[in-house]
Amino acid sequence: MKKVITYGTYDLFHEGHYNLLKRAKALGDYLIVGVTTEHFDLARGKVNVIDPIMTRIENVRKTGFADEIIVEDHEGQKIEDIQKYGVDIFTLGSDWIGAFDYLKPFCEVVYLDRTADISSTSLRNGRFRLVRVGIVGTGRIAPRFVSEIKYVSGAEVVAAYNPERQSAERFSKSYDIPCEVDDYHAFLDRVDAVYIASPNETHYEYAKKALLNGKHVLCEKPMAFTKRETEELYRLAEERDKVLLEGIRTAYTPGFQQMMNVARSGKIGEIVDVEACFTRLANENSRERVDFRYGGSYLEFGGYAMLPILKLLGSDYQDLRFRSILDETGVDIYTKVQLMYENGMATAKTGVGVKSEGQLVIAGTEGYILAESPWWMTKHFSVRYEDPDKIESYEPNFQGDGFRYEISEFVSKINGTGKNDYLLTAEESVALAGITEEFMRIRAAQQEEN
Ligand code: C2G
Repeated sequence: MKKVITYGTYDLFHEGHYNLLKRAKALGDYLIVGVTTEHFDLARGKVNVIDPIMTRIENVRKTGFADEIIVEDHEGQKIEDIQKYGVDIFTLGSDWIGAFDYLKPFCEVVYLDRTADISSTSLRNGRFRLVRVGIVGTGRIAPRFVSEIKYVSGAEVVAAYNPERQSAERFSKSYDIPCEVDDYHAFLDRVDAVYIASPNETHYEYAKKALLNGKHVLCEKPMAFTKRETEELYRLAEERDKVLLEGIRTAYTPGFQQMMNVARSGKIGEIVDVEACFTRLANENSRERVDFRYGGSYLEFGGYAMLPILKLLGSDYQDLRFRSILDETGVDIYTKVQLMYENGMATAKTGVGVKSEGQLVIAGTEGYILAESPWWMTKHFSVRYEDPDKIESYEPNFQGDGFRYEISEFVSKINGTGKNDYLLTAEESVALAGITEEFMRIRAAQQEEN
């Protein structure tokens, strides 16, 4: 008798799960299905699981494919199970290719094609719906989105869009996701929500069309280059009762939230100064280094660096200044932003052609917060005082590359379970756009001068 084993969360049970179990059963004579506990999902970094374990087990049972259902509750259990049950074949969907090759010494490992396109009809499951997400733009960030969304329960990437055929085909092949090349509207018809990761200058148009067609939008920063356009997008979203989020990843991570709250708690006294730096040397031929209009360091990283400043000191600044070092084509390889407030000040520094220490310092009247690079992923920060021996360290939770927290917030908001409006508010996003607009005006003048 050939024994097969497979594992999963099986949250918001859908046809992808059904097909997988059916094919897993067909691989042998006896199928064991391991259903994850909430605790294990938490430990492996899966966020947003909605159905309780009893419901998830019941849904697996109802398919009739499982001869035995077990519970998976700890790391390392897969090897134990394979040995304990004398398993011949371990199988999972193709979204996990390679990840479980370490089981090969113990049994055969088979990755079955996942169900690429999930239709909406079979997905209604009580109050919550599985969110069908489409990705606009299949460049450098899209693959990261695909690998992180696996850890967000309740959402699936079902389509992608890129007018550049070559990139579209490459992506489609690598990730087994159908990619539309010509017709943006045909692409929108297949999805409930879009993640926009196309070049900066296309964000606004794609976001607007998606909202006008009743789709939820998660848009990479900068969402638009002007305050007016940003306000317009939020208005469209509100009128249509759709979710619109700007994808500044840092804002959604648990560590960054905690750091902002510690800063506001009075521990360091009154907040007087915020200094944030984010530099990443970019390849000479990359978009951020060659595109003098929509590339450059501020448009790339300004959103991150400005975030703690706006969060802690607000957008009611009295003075805003930019200084940029431009290369010969006019790209700002380094930009320094200085803001003056009634009772405080701030500096943001961004670089794509200049490297500096990427740290965040929040100075107060009684102490300061130091978050070392990469503070924007906030895995660690400390509160420090006059007494150098007094250091309070924080090690917040941070899993994967942090993208999952942003996706999770997007999905929870769509399902009406997200209560986290403060993570990145429309007002903050609009204020950021106002600063971006001013930056672009000043940089254009500086380019003109050179
Ligand atoms: N699946 C699929 N097609 C989809 C979605 C999911 O074939 N469109 C498959 C997954 O590849 C997996 C199974 O359905 O094999 C269960 O998926 P999830 O419930 O998302 O669980 P997962 O996080 O993949 O569990 O120990 C747990 C496992 O390591 C992975």
